Amino acid sequence: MAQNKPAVVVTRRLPDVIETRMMELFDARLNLDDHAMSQSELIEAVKTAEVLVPTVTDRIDAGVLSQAGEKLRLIASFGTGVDHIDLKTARQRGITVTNTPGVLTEDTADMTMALILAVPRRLAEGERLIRSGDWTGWSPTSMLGHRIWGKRLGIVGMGRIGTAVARRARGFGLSIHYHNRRRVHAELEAELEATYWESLDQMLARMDIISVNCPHTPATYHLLSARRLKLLPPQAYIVNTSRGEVIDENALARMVEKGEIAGAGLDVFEHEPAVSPKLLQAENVVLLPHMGSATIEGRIAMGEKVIINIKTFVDGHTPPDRVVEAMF
Ligand code: 8YV
Repeated sequence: MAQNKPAVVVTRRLPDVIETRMMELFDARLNLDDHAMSQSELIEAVKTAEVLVPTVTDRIDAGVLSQAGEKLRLIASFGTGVDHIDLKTARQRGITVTNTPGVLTEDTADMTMALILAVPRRLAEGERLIRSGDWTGWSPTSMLGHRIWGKRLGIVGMGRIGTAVARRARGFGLSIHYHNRRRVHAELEAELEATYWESLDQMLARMDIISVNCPHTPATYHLLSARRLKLLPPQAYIVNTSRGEVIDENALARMVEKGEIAGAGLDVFEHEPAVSPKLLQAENVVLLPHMGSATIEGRIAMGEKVIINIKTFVDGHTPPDRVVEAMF
């Protein structure tokens, strides 16, 4: 029986319950010290694996995939975004790719909302002030931020997460605007009382807060380019819980430094784990270490999805969360 278990290489530590179940079901090779694998370690992994379970910290590029053994048939990624995987090469090599959509929507939307509140209300600055020991007590004009209620929120990417952000934001009195490749269903637009902007440029120029909720694809790389960022009014805030690559981070950092934008809340960065030094120095920026979906409930649900995708695939069926279906 045991020899029929597929060899599954898991590149990072996953919640105990998930790893234990994987050990029961598969010939699972776990990463016990949780180090981020180097390209050469990934190459070693794909030479023998039948299934690879990578995360956002692994670059599964053509160089890695070209070294994959004949047995590698499935990449069951732990996460929704698949921009760390060269999907074209995977397809060409007959490797199916799956992800874990849906189960981290609410957690990521919560974190987005937390940043939408934290930046204009100077939450992190206030916290730093207390810890510094420099707080001398209340004053009518200290730590003044900006009101959220009644402002305009422009959502870039009205998919699952963008929609979940919009629902929360309405409870905080924000009016919803969005830009998306396609206009959403009229019923959803009516529920959210949302205004659709076909032109991203037009929307950016009119918003108080921008939330980036689109995936990173070749089409969205630097979607918020230096030129587009300049369209934002100087009192605008920008929040990103999607992927750093969607914003030109250097251009944003320069604008923050020059006071050309009111502030930013960033959970993701263009060159993680590196962060632009200008952003690190800015007071009006809240920086988080890519923790938008970091709840134990979410991680277990993601792991469950990975297991279901692998199990369905090795049992000869079509896995539910296919991003790439192999051509042969
Ligand atoms: C995950 C994410 O933590 O799922 C995604 O796309 O960005 C994160 O929330 C990470 O990607 C897991 O690999």
